[in-house]
Amino acid sequence: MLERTFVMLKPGVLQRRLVGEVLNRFERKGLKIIALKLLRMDRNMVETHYAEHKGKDFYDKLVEYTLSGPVIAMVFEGEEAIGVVRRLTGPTALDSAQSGTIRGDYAARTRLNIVHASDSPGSAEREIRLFFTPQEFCEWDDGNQDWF
Ligand code: 3AN
Repeated sequence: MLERTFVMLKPGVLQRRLVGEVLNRFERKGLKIIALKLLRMDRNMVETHYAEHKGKDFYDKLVEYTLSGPVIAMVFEGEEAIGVVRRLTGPTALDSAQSGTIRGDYAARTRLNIVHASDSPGSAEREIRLFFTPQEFCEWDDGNQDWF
């Protein structure tokens, strides 16, 4: 099924100059970028985005980290995109993130696990709505070539 999913490159990706490399992982898989922007989230937006974690021991540090610099927000479209992106990203806990996944390759701490990706159709819809207006989407096609 054709799906849309939300991905956020956290501040560390910019601070470490890894934007191109991380974006490349998604793009070379064949996912289609249909919305993308660089922004600085405010506290209210971060607290909305991570509302399910409020009260957990890592919550305050997670919020501070997310506020520590700009993030890149994007929406990918593709067949089964939510699962495809989660598998490229790798699991949340770094002790189970295999090499070859983005988190397995670039992150050394669970809290600083560098990318966020929607984990279900419900969270994809909610997160896309938090970050993007309908006008910010760009529909395009691949022309006549069957690349993927
Ligand atoms: P995911 O980002 O894989 O969907 P969530 O939603 O459970 O995982 O966690 C959101 C973010 O909170 C993670 N990306 C990570 O930065 C941080 N986090 C989650 N669990 C932990 C933990 N046990 N210790 C430190 N930070 C955590």
